[in-house]
Amino acid sequence: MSYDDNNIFAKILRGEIPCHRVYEDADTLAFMDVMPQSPGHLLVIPKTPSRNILDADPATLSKVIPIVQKLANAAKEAFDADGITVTQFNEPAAGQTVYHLHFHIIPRYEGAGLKP
Ligand code: DGP
Repeated sequence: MSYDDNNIFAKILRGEIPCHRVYEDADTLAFMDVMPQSPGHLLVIPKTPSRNILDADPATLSKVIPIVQKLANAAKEAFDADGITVTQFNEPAAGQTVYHLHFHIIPRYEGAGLKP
């Protein structure tokens, strides 16, 4: 499948839709998820247009993954979480709904249970 720049995250990158941004550098943007699975649920996206991990350039991945790690640690500390889920979906059958590569960072708490 090809990349369609009408997706919501492309619009966020172009500044057409607002977001609560928590991190930005030349290659990467991170912002809060509007449908959080727990407090502090954020999304990390590369600025390069990739539909998902299946078509992403390895150079893009090599830039975004260290930021995912950095922000997972930051979210764990900031939200005093017991653990962090890092997840990522590719194509509708796998649960992807926004077709710009993104990584979920979700703080988790002992005893709170896991939403899917
Ligand atoms: P998925 O493609 O299944 O990994 O989920 C996409 C996520 O994007 C979902 O958790 C909700 C979030 N989302 C959808 N639209 C917006 C939006 O306009 N702004 C923000 N910040 N998040 C969004």
